[in-house]
Amino acid sequence: MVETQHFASLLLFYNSTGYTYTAFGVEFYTYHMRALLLIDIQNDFLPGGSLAVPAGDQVIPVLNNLQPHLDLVVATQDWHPQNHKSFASNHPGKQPFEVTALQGLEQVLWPDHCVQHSEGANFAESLHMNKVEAIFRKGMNPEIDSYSGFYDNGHLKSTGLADYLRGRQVQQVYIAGLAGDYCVYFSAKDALLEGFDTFLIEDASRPISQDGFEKAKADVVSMGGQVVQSSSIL
Ligand code: VGL
Ligand code: ZN
Repeated sequence: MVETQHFASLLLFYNSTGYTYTAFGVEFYTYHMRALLLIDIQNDFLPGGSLAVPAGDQVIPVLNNLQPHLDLVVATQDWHPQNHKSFASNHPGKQPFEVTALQGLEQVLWPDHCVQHSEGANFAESLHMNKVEAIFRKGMNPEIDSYSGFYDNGHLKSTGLADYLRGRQVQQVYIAGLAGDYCVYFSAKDALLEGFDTFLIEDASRPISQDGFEKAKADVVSMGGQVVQSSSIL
């Protein structure tokens, strides 16, 4: 028992996410891997981009500082073909930010954004990518939009992200980026549905609409997720 405790304290020295518990008179050490999901930190969502999120660039230094504190860092990338039906330009007579229906789902029509291979689809120049172990692309099917990093909006197809995280022993998923009321929100909901302990990092996210973000955060909490500040992770 003394030896186990010693072993546990050694592990705790390396990472504070683990904890010990005693069952059947035996002390166990449990280690929960924590992953950070960088959601759509792409030029088109930054000031000057085609679908700029207000102050979207402010998340970058926060996310760069956070990355060394988590066990695994993964990024998502909105990656649309030019004929994507979420683009208002592909609906004659319709304007960006009008709401229509797509695949039976409510669909906001967006300005063209994150077109495959365009500069706008690239990750922000100043975002640290050296710890990003995998990039999950989404939004390739022109017939349906895909806000979440886990599934398209109709839950028709998985990106494989949930199985990837499980394969890496991840239990806790920290989600942040752009936009807080769309892709961050939908990713957090799917993370909860997939059974992960889910944390939306508020100060490392920025929304398109502040009102929408308030509703999104309340919804994540109602589903069992937590809304946290980056300072709680550092
Ligand atoms: C997003 C609208 C359209 C996002 C992506 O990353 O939040 N929003 N495509
Ligand atoms: Zn998009």
